[in-house]
Amino acid sequence: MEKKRIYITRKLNEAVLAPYADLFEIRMWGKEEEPVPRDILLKEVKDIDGLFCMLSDKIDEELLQHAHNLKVVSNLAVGYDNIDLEAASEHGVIATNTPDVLTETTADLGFALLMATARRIVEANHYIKTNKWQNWAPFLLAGADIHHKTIGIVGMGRIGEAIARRAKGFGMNILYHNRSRKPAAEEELQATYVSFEQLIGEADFIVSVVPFTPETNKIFNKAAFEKMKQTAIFINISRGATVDEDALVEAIRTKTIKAAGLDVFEVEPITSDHPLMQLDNVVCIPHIGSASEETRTEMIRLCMDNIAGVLSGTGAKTAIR
Ligand code: 8YV
Repeated sequence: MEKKRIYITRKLNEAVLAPYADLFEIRMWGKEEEPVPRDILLKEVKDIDGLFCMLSDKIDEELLQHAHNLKVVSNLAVGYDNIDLEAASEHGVIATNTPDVLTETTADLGFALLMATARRIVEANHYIKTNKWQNWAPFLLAGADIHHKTIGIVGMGRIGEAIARRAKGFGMNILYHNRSRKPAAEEELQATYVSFEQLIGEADFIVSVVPFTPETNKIFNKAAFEKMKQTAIFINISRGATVDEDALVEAIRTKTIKAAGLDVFEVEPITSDHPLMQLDNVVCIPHIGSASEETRTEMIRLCMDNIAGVLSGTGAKTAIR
């Protein structure tokens, strides 16, 4: 029987793909760090049965019209704002994502970013490596305490809860805002459900873990930053478009809030001439929330298993919806 065809939109480690090589004809874009150009992708999808894609690939009506045999789109991410789900369903294409396997790793990174920002780790690293450490002073690189402060988690999904567990270990007071109440988090973690306004007004650390939707588009805007404490630290590990970046730059410059830690940006990759990059109290990292060796390997396996499940008729492990 002819093998089903799969296209992968980035160069991936062959060893992880080896178990699937007998089952499928696997074609792959040749570059690890560059997305496949749109015109090439539109040609590649013509005769494939499964597409293994990334956040940087737009899966929209145009692409689906080019893909006559496509049965499954498998996204290497838990978020899926790059996929037009309605169009996929109209074309009979199942969309899948990678929840659960990345929860703890992404929460680790969120907490690392919070700690690095609060305790000025990046500035301190730069300070010592540029030979500025000549003397000791009582308030040299003094940051903000984390323990026993109030954390406000916007988006209490799996990753939000994993952050709350870490916060509990630090003796923090936990506030959260979400579309629905989370009784388990309230009981086990003593997390308190509050309105978005109350959360941003009371939290010392505001952490955005909310998916990007029309409702969350730029929820962190000028008005939101103005409601925050002057000592507030804003952390974003969700999507850049939940933030009005001009308003964030302004809030930092005018000391409306104290600092920010960002893993995600409105336009990625962000460039070094962006005003956010000029601010010492903004820690920026390049969308690496789930980027541990172990987790990325698990995510790739899950993407392949989802494709295999759909194409063999047993079903996807983690279909979206
Ligand atoms: C992606 C992410 O996996 O899962 C998500 O939604 O944002 C990341 O963990 C990563 O950007 C690769 O697409």
